[in-house]
Amino acid sequence: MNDQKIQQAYELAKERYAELGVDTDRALQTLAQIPLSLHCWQGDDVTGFENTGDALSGGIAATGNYPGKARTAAELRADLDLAYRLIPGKHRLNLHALYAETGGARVERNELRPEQFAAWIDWAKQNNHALDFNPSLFSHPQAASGFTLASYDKGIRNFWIEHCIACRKIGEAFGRELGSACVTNIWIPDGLKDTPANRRTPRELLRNSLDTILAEKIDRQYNLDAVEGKLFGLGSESYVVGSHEFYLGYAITNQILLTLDTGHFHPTETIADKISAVMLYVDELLLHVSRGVRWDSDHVVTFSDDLQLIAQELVRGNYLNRVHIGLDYFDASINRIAAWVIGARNTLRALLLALLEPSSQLRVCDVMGDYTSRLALLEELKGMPFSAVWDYFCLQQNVPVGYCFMDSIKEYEGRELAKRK
Ligand code: RNT
Ligand code: ZN
Repeated sequence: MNDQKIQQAYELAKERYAELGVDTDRALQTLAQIPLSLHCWQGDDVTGFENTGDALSGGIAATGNYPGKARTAAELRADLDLAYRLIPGKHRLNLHALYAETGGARVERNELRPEQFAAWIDWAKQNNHALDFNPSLFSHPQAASGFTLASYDKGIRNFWIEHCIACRKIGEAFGRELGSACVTNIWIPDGLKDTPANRRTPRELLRNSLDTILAEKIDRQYNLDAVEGKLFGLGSESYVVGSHEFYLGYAITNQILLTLDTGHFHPTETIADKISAVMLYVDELLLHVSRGVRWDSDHVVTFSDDLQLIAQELVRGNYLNRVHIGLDYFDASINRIAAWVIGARNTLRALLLALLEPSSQLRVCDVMGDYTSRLALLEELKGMPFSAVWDYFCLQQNVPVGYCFMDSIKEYEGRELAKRK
């Protein structure tokens, strides 16, 4: 379709939405302001650049062997550059500590400093991406027992405490350098395959470790601390120290951010319903948007009911300025750049669909108890010409409209990824 037809389709869609009292231009203005934090780890199957030979551990796994994974930071940045060119809007990058660039030297994780991320900072500045960060408490000899901050071994605990402290300072540096607060998210793998005799002590140890990590106050203008719980992992099926309840309590008590990962709950449990509950007690949330298939499988985010429900909650509850949206999945069985782009475009599409709701009309239905009209209206909305609005947004934002975003990916695959043997 040429630009003029995209424009015409938009004008018709705009009229249809206006009949419901929805201002499509305003929805697009809002959408253009929402940053997603793209997870660097989709580009190389969570390998990172330490080159220590440690396999991915900690109960997470990337499966598949699609050719062309990024082998160096330069390749990863080039791949990301392409992904960002295909995603409408201006977006952030979410880095993990194991993506440090040490120039071949061995720098222990508890000694990492902003210097090892200088190239990332430069790249972020040049491309106008803000950065988010994560300490990496996995794929490392000190995490071999499966325990880190909740280890019974004081030496191990201290090593990881130091690592997390180092990471908060790196997050602070990102925030200062880039003029946008970095969300530094702590997730640990600690847990057990089989039923422990003592569930209590590791949780007390974890609380104490976190208290030590967070003891130093950092200006929230530069760094925001977040904690991410989960239900289970591979090899931690019976007990996870950092469970949802643990971190919910911890985040509220310490007024830090809570992270909700969509794959970290029971398969029939959705995080959409949790948002308005936890937002009463924490200032801000971090979302890890993922897709679990039967388990915490980290599949590429699709335009699912689950995703739409989350976006609706963010918009309906007016939470967009208090929620940080990150992606978190790792699929090595398809083109990794396409994986980023598909997941990110879907997340934005879901947000747009939510922004195109006649919110006041729907709220009136709630208050009046007119559940029939509410159902009828919500179902009608599903057939509205929302994709014409989305296409126009892509046009406005200078990214490919529709499926043809795959042309650039295929071209790059033939030209660049094919060289990576
Ligand atoms: C693991 C968590 C965590 C990781 C990343 C790599 O279950 O979801 O967020 O996916 O830190
Ligand atoms: Zn996550």
